[in-house]
Amino acid sequence: MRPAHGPKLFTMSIETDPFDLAAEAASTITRVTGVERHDIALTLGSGWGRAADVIGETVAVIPAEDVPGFHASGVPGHSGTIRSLRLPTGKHALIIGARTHFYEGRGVRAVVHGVRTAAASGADVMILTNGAGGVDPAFGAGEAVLICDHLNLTAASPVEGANFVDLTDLYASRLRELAREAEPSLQEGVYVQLPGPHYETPAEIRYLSAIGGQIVGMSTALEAIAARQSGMEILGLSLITNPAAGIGEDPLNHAEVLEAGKAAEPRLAELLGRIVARL
Ligand code: 8IG
Repeated sequence: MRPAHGPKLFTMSIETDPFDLAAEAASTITRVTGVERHDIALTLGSGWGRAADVIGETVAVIPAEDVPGFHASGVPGHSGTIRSLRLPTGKHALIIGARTHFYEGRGVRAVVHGVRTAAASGADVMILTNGAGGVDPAFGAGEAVLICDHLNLTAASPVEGANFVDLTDLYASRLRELAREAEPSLQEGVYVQLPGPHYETPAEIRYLSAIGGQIVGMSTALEAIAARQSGMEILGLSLITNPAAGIGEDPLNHAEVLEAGKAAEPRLAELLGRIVARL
């Protein structure tokens, strides 16, 4: 699906138009997988990767570098593949296992290319998952939390030109209800995206808490905006891998974050399986 976007003179320089690049990526995916249309798409962040092996039957796995506009992952613990699954419901799911983070410095177009490719592949539901820090002390490490809204503190937008994209009910209440039917114990929180790659100071976490943030991470908000621009419905899920800085006793480190993710993986995969079964 190609949304209306700004005049070409404004959005394009010598680069390829991002929606054309997404369409090229989608046609490569169709050619390699033999799947004409993918119904839903998922981006699996820290802790969520196992879902790719569990929620459906793998039709094809494509190295990210073989799909136009994608790059091999620069982050340890993040896989660099695009995978096509056939779900037990018969729907086709596209797993975008090649997330580009804002802090990699490739620009916002690269950050949202996976989401735009999902839309161009036909997906009308985009499931965005991540590992994140818990700002609200009510959220414990190892807990999955539904994202109900976000604060985009990156000072960037994936939308170019004079396109005033509406962001009300960005994380669709319909999908959140459906997720809570699958797992009634799921709590909801407001996600804050910061540029990273450093974690926050304790003072910054107190500030985020004061302005209404409950979960903090380095992805998802920009992707959600692009998904909305492309007309998709969005479900956001965070795995709390650590109490945010100053909330817990300990300093933060990436190895511990990955470890917390690993421990939660089977449970999260099973949760996602129950959610996608209802879509
Ligand atoms: I996993 O505490 C994970 N990602 N900004 N802060 C930020 N990103 C994160 C954190 C965190 N934990």
